[in-house]
Amino acid sequence: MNIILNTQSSVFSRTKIILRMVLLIELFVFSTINAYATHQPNLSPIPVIEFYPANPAKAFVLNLTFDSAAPVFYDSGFVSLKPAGGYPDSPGDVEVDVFNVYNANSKNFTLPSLLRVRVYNSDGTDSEELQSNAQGSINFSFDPDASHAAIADTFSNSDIVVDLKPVIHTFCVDKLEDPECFDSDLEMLSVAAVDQPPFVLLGKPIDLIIQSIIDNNGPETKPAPPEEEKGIDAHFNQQVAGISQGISISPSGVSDQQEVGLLVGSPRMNNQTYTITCLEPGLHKATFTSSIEPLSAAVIEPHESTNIESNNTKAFILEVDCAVPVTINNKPKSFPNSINTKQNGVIPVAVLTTEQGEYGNPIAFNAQAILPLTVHYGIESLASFDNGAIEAHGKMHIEDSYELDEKTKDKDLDAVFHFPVQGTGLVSGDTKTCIKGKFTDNGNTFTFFGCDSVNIVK
Ligand SMILES: [Ca+2]
Ligand SMILES: [Ca+2]
Ligand SMILES: [Ca+2]
Ligand SMILES: [Ca+2]
Repeated sequence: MNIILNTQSSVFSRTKIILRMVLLIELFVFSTINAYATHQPNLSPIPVIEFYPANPAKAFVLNLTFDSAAPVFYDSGFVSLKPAGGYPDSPGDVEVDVFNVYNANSKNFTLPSLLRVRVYNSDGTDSEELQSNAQGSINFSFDPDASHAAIADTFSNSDIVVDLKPVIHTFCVDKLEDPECFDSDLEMLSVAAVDQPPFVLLGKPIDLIIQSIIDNNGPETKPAPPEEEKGIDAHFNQQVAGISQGISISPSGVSDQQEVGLLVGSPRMNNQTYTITCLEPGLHKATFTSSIEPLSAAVIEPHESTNIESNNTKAFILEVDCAVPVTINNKPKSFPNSINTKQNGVIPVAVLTTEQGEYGNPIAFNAQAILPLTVHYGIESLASFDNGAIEAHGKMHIEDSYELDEKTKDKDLDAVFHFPVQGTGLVSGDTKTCIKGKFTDNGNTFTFFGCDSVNIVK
């Protein structure tokens, strides 16, 4: 009688019973998969290795093809509800390293190559032979936090990596009631900038915090002995895309990190700091997209088993108004710009026309192009937000005003405004005022901003 078990052996003879050593083990462990177990006469007790004593009941099964002349090929994998078997002490031709989602090497074992076969001759003797190729499976105990298995085979000198997450995931979507599978709905509640300033000056980078708020809507969180709530560990990812040419954002790449122990109903803030640099005046945009995903493939989100939309990603469009810095002269021809806040007068202010580099300004500015009705003046916290005083006469006065030395007129035309003291927000102790407004350049409208010192006398 010939019994040929699950093999594509090129060495089998019709007078031999060929068994692969590894298959011997699988036959007992996975009797539902292989129906040939009862045909095997010479089985010794099978050593059972429990890699995870807490999880004795489940195993990964990876179906592989071995070829002595080609790399190991991974066919498919699944989670078996039977425990993992061990492997005999015979030659460790194949080394398996299992890694978990925390990048730790959680398991290491060797097994004889699937190419080795024990040949039982009709005269009662047996010997070991090598096949040129074979298909079969390896198994090892289940770990819900497993990430991948590195399988190195000395015969084919191959080293392959099998992603275990899809195997876990498929199992858990199907068997959500399994104690090692969890259903939990992580949600990206919001993404926004924190205290975004109303504009950014050319040549003056700012640091800006992009805040993502993450929540775990439950229902399940991973229990940890003894039964304390550990929360769901997740992978946080933030990308910056669609950055307008007129700004640069650093870092510009993807931000990847772990958010550990997300508890049900305890929103978590994730703050990422970016440096925003304005390169050209005008309104510029960038899109920040934040995503949250469970680290373990055994955590199943509602959208994975239903048709509802994923709530794990949200985007925020940052709009940056890049303003042109300008030089202003409070009270031209006068210094230290003394102001009596108790009086009802006006403060004359010259916005100077400047060349690139003059007074340290990064680009040239033509004060005649200012749109006077857009201009606001006062303490910085008012003027920056288009509050404070507006021009007393509703217009600006084009003239060659005084430079900051208070005596030079440089022969180009500047814009002089008169702002009521009341309305500037100035109080005793203030040391500067600022001006903000719009100007036109080649049909485009841009923002300008500048400040000068004041000396409050009363
Ligand atoms: Ca979700
Ligand atoms: Ca002055
Ligand atoms: Ca000038
Ligand atoms: Ca001038």
